[in-house]
Amino acid sequence: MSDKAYQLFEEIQQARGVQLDVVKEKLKQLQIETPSWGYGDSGTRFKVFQKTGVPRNPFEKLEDAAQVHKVTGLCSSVAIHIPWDKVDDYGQLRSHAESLGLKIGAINPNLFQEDDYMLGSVTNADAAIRKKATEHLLECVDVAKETGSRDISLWFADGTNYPGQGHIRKRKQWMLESLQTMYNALTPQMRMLIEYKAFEPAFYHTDIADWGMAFNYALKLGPQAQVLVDTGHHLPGANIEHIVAYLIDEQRLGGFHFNSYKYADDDLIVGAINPYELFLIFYQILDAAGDSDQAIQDTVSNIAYMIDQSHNIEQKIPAMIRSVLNVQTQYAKALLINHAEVAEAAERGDVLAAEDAVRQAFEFDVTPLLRAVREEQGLPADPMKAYLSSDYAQQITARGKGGASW
Ligand code: PSV
Ligand code: MN
Repeated sequence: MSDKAYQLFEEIQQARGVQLDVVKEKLKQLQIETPSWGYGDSGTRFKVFQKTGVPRNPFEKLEDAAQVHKVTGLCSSVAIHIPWDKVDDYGQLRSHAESLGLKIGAINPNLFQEDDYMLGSVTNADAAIRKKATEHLLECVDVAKETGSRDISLWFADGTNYPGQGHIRKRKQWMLESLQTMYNALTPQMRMLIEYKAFEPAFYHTDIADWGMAFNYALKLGPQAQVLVDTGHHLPGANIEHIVAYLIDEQRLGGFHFNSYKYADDDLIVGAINPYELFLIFYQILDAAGDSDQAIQDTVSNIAYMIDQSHNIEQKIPAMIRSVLNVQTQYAKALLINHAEVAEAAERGDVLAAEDAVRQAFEFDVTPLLRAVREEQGLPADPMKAYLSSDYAQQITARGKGGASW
């Protein structure tokens, strides 16, 4: 280690009052799941720009995801979306993942792309459609059994565009009925993560519009039901950190979908526009990780960190690398928060000192720290550079254009 780097570490330990080896260990443990749909072609409702080299099937999506993991060491699992990733033999998909050093992560049912679901899936006024939608949820529980996945992430496009279009209270009851049927089918190891979204594709009301509704369903269902916070799904001005702290304290924060609220959905790179928000989310998580209550610590250690982005104009693999590195960087900065210093200042009522103690960690340059951690792990010090200088992008051009959508 160079003198300069060593000096920097001493500075971190002294100035931030944190134990460097603990920080490094935590950085080595961080895992961020990437989504299979982030490797396929995607776009806006205006245009899908087809890319050369996009995977043609779920197996190739896993191969691309393995490249992200290879250079970052951060992404050992891949979420799949059914039926986008439907295969005849999920055992085979699982083995393929394992042969690449990966595992299949969360299973995402898709209840938004069939004509039947135009007026809702599990909340449709037509009982036959509700049944069909619930059967798809059960199918996804079976897929999770075959892939060895712990989590099933639920997002519903259900909602209405106009007053009177649907009966809001009945739809609420139908939602619960369907979730209950699925909950009953979970094995004891499984969890259902309930995602909420304030708007889109329905714009008058969304059946699970916010964290409180998701939380209420989770409470009614039982401890295996948890809330999934997608950072893009809030109304402007929402304090996501507050939601995070609240849900952890209730032991119901199951996971994240990271992306940017600028799109309100899956397509812009997390941390590209508001890295401080990401840092503050980790501040709340790390504060809870230090709680003396074991149940709170367990909640924190079971949080699933997932990227939910399907880049429209960027090159797919580098955009995914950028995304996970942004998460890693803000996590590293948050690890440098001196929680005792913050607490002391808050206790004295010194607002500025408390805020300063939080912000100082954000302003710290963690690049040398991350490079050192990667070197200790046998990873490239600069993952993006390592990928761009590999010949993988060239190799996959043989796939041509017109790969899988999402
Ligand atoms: C919906 O906006 C969402 O965030 C859900 O997580 C979906 O599963 C995902 O995007 C992919 O469309
Ligand atoms: Mn999402």
